[in-house]
Amino acid sequence: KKRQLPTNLTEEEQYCFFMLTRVSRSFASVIIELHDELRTAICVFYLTLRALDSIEDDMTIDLEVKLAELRQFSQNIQIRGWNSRKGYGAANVYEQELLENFDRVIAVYYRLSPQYQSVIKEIATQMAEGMAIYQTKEVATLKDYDSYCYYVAGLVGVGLTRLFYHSALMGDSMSNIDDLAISMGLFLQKTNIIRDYLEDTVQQPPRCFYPKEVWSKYVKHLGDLQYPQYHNEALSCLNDMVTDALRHVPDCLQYMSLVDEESCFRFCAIPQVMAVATLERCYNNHDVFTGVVKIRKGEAAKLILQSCSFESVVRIFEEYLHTIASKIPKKAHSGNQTRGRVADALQSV
Ligand code: PS7
Ligand code: MN
Ligand code: MN
Ligand code: MN
Ligand code: MN
Ligand code: MN
Repeated sequence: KKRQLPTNLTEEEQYCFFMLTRVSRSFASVIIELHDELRTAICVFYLTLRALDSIEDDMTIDLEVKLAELRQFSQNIQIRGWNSRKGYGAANVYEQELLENFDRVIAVYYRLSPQYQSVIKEIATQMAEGMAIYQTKEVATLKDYDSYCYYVAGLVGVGLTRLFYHSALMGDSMSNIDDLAISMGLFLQKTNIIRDYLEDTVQQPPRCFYPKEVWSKYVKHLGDLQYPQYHNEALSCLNDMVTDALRHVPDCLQYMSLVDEESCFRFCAIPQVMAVATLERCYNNHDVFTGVVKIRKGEAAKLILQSCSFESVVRIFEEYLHTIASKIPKKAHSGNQTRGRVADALQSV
């Protein structure tokens, strides 16, 4: 009994859901299957942040121009009829098209309830501020790394939780859980950063999200990790990064235990389960430094089917955590810490 799009959508709403399927591989189906009360609001939230991230990711524009556009963004998205300038270096043609036709997203935004509108507006404002800060600030310490991830993903968790709360689909369990919501975002963002090492480092200029505090224990330059002479250093650094990400698992599991509306649960749980599976594939896997590490199609399909209940999600996490523990190299620098994080996560449920 999969929920589908209603047949009475406005033309602008149809455009938004169509663009959602073009710009997001991973979120389109779980958003479309959301409860009617939240589907459109979360679609608009997604497209808004996707557009903002396209600006952040554009490495072809001048720093000054980018800073101005990031700082203007949350005002622009409240101007009926606003579209971006042409000629972004957006990652794909649909991201570019979304920016150039953003007036259609704004039209749908203005039909949302005022509470949903203010969540989207406030989170976009704060995220853009953080993105601007990190245009000129390097991710030096683990604290910087957490703060960057807070701006680009923790805030998404906070915003989604407020949308859930205002929807009244889940009652009071969705209030006062910002710390858990932030962990939900950090776990996804850190997994994305770990996996995207090569994609990010080969860019011109390179984009560096692994914190210097971690990689500088092993190499002089972050880019060195990709070279065969630093094979062992790369694995040690990678395993440190995965160990750090595992810190968020107890919070993520606790958050998911509170989501008792089925469509919201799947929306939250599927990306988390994909993330833990991705971390398991990345752990001690040198391919992260030479190519793209992805979970297999069949494995992903199985995970989507199994992300139906909290108990089932706990079992999936347990399985991947055990596999990570079994892959800890005998002489791993961070081996005991990794074992500790796995134990903490398993104990938390
Ligand atoms: C509103 C569903 C469910 C409580 C576009 C979903 C970049 C990993 O870093 O382009 O550019 O390589 O691959 C999603 C919490 C955010 C965090 C975030 C909005 C979960 C723009 C996803 C998603 C919170 C900022 C991948 C964070 O993009 O990254 C909605 C609960 C967008 C969620 C960015 C990253 C997403 C991401 P990058 P990508
Ligand atoms: Mn980005
Ligand atoms: Mn991006
Ligand atoms: Mn990335
Ligand atoms: Mn990406
Ligand atoms: Mn190798």
